[in-house]
Amino acid sequence: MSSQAARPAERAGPGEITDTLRRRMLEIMLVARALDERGLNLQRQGRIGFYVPMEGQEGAQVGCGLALDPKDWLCPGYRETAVALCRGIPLPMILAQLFGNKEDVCRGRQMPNHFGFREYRYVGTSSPIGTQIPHAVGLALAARWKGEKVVSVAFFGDGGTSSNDFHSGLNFAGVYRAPVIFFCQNNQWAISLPRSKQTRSESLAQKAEAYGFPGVQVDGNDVEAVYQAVREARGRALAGEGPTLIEAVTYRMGPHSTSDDPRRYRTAEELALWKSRDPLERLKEQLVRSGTLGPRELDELTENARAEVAAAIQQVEPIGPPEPSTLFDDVYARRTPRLEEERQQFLSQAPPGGSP
Ligand SMILES: Cc1ncc(C[n+]2csc(CCOP(=O)(O)OP(=O)(O)O)c2C)c(N)n1
Ligand SMILES: [Mg+2]
Repeated sequence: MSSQAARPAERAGPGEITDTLRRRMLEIMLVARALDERGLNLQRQGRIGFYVPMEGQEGAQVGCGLALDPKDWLCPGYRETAVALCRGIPLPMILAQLFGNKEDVCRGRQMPNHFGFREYRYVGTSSPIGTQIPHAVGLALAARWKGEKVVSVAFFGDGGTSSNDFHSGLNFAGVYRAPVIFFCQNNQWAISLPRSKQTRSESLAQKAEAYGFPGVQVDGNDVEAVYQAVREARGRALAGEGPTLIEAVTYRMGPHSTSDDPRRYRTAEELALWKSRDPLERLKEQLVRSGTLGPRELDELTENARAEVAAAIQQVEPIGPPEPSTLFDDVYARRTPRLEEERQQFLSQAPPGGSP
């Protein structure tokens, strides 16, 4: 299967955005949108248990994801699937985690969308809000001590800025000038809590001032502006100038997750306003207006993205669940005698391939 999303990102030099890069941005945003459509439907049809959509935030995620190098550490939250696509993580690998099947790297033990892809430096996602922030700082410091020319990125939302870990992480990073980027997607809502009730601060970016490093607010629905902001922050981090907090102002157009109904706490007018600022539509218009893409080519790319997602689902869905006996793996590096005893007992009662 030709995987558009799995192709390594075309990267421009600092500040330079070529048409090839714009097209790449569009391709990944289209795959992300197509994955969202199918992800929500798969859950509604009872084919996966849970899904976390990113619709509306593709500009922020792709702008950031493509501005990074493949060896930079990613410390994501649960909504960063478009960043995973930018990293080149193949769609079937992502889908296997959503289905929690035999090929799922998490072996069906994590909630869907709580990915972790070790070989891609995509750190396992924890549900508790903010815990990835100090992890990113630690990874950044470790990389610097090892002499690696990489940065680490902590992804979190507007709600994440109220967590204890936000304060500990940013303070520590400021003191040690860690090569880390704090990438906050202010999508206006923390489930049902609006940004206006999250903090009395005028902006989230300004919180960086208290920690002694720059905070930048950027239009998160402008993929190119986000790209530039992240390139700049990355350059600063690698030059030894320390962390940057980026507040990408955007909007979660879909529900918080498949367990949420946003109509209960926000208005149709608000949604309509942000839909008119859809980052995907904005990039499409820009590419057509500049003559980079014709409408027919645009339709083709949209169809390709949908077909790619459909093919990956077809490939992954028939794979069965993990063997129940794998439950005993990965708990310890070496199984303890007690665990081994339990495993043997389990195996003696279980029919091949099934539960006792
Ligand atoms: C420490 C902690 N408190 C509460 C929750 C419940 N919770 C799950 S998601 C969420 C909202 C987070 O909002 P935000 O940081 O803005 O990210 P978004 O979901 O908007 O991407 C909350 C409160 C949690 N997972 N962890
Ligand atoms: Mg939020």
